[in-house]
Amino acid sequence: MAEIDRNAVCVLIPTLNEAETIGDVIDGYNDAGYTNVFVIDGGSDDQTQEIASEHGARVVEQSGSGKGQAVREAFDLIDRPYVLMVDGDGTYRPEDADKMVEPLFSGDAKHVIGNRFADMRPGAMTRLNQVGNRLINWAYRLIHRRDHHDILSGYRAFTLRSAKRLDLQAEGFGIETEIAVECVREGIDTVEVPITYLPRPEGSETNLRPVRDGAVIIVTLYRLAKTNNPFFYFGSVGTLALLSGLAVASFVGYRWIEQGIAHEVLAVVATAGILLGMQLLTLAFLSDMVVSLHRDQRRRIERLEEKVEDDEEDSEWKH
Ligand SMILES: Nc1nc2c(ncn2[C@@H]2O[C@H](COP(=O)(O)OP(=O)(O)OP(=O)(O)O)[C@@H](O)[C@H]2O)c(=O)[nH]1
Ligand SMILES: [Mg+2]
Repeated sequence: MAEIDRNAVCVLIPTLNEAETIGDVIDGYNDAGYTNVFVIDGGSDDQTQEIASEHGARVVEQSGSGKGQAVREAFDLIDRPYVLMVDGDGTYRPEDADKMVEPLFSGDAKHVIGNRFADMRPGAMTRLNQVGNRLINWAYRLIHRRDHHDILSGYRAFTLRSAKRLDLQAEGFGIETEIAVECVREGIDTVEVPITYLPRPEGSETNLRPVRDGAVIIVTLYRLAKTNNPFFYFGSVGTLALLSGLAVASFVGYRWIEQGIAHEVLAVVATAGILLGMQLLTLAFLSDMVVSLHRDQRRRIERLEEKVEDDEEDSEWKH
């Protein structure tokens, strides 16, 4: 196991009305040796901010709203090279913290996802959320072609430098999805480690609206496919149009040949469907090629950038 410098890690906790649990959560990380705790609060109307300060955390109130906006704002305020992000609701364990940051220190990854499905305690996740999570992870694997099983996990560890490279727009709970997808697009090495997921303690309330937030996440996954997997983005719609066109065309052909009945309007619809489908499929092939070439170039530029930055750090250190 690589040497872990817990002082170099900022524990980032986005909170909204977590007075019930936030004190224990902060104490837990302090006890585990992580003393730099940063709470970014969404304007809680309970005692969350006061309690967090009392327990020694740095507390900032976000300027906008939503977990996504809070996390994005926090990235600019963190002064440590490593970040361990965790919910303020006591559903993740500080005992798993070392396991989460270890791949960062060993150099195995720049982004770590805590996989809650590895040890999900009874009552930790409703049946609806479990089904929704599995569906979303399946769609992610299909579209973005990475073998991850819990992209919506709130337990994440990453280098600040890699996080700042991500182009994040999500305001609310779409943020985890966006992070996972952006890591693919930016070519950031990502690993999953098994963690324990506990039920929310009694008295603590969820901020999640499963159906609405789930729908936002699915739309986010598809929208982001445009740059990550354009073959899927254009190809899926193209295939659908082509198949519908062919189906209508078969019907028109069958009626004409077998029964001598002509369907002019349907014939036009079928032709339009087939043409649109073929064009979209051509576009899918072309844009896939463009994206692959673009990705190669980016890798090269990033390698250069990293080399320049490392050289600068070296020379600063010598002076
Ligand atoms: N700063 C900030 N934090 C938020 C906001 N909404 C939620 N959070 C925090 O983000 C974390 C995750 O939210 P949860 O409500 O636990 O969502 P979840 O873990 O997906 O859902 P549960 O399964 O119910 O726990 C918690 O620590 C919340 O307090 C917000 O608008 N602003
Ligand atoms: Mg939670």
